Amino acid sequence: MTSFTNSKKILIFGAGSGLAIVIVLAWLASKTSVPGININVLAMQCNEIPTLASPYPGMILVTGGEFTMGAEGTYFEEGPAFATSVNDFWMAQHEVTNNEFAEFVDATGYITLAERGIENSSTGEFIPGSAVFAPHVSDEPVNPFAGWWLFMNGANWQQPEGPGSNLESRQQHPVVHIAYEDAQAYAAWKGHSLPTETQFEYAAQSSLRRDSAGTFQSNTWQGLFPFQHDAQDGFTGTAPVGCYSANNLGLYDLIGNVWEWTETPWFSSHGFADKEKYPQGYDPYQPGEPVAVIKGGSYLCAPNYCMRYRPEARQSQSKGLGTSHIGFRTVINP
Ligand SMILES: [Ca+2]
Repeated sequence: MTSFTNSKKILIFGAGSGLAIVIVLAWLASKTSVPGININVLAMQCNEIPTLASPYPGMILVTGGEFTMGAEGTYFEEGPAFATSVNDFWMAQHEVTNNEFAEFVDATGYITLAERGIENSSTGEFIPGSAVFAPHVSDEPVNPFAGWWLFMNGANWQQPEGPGSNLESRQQHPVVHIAYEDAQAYAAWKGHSLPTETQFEYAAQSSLRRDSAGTFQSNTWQGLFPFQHDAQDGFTGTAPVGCYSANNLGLYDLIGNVWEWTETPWFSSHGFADKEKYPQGYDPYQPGEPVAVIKGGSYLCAPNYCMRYRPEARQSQSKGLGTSHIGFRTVINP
């Protein structure tokens, strides 16, 4: 369980490179509620993903093989590149949708961490909520690139922008505000697993932000983040899954839309020397906090700020906190 200290503003997590998102919880009193934020959630109409004939409905067989994982020359945490291999596995065509997560909740009565509440270690109080992208509500940014995340009371998967927001017209959007344990619970219910970082990166090798003709192949940010969003790809927030072309394997949105949990503990580079000492991962920006790798980037990734809409890109995420731009998908390991 994530616990917080009692300072007014709290650096909740950073990123392995120091360049990626740093979330600052604006410690508005736990009783304060902030109105939901209206965002354009259906700027473009999308076709339904065709149903595949598969032994595992909605899953695609990814034939294993060898590949070069990681990259060098862009962000430190992606290096060093190295040769590795994966076995065959099945991967969900698309991110888990709100509809799919609702089926899980209906069947099990599961309550997500954001709904149960995150513990304030000073008071023992559990505060329901999650981190919402809300650049206009942050008045005292500690870091000029950290002022657009707000810990919003009442934000959860059913109220993605907090009280007053809902899932209307978003049944096919990826579920968000999902903590690591929530994603694992869903995967276990399905008899699936979360992908490893290696599986995700291998499957995403042919996934693109834009193709050679310049057509957007994923939901990212266009314009000067975070001040201007041109929505050239049709969306300013999440998009229904499968709006953009599938990659060569038939997998959608591995790049963009929402970041996706992997089961792999986070370390600040592939070459981190002491992985065995930290089974829950290690992030120097939040030492002691269990951290996992998230992959693929999100609708908030922009060329001027976070070029993490590439298969090799990776980011640290506190297991105890979902946000409005993190979701997941599942795999089957035969
Ligand atoms: Ca994604």
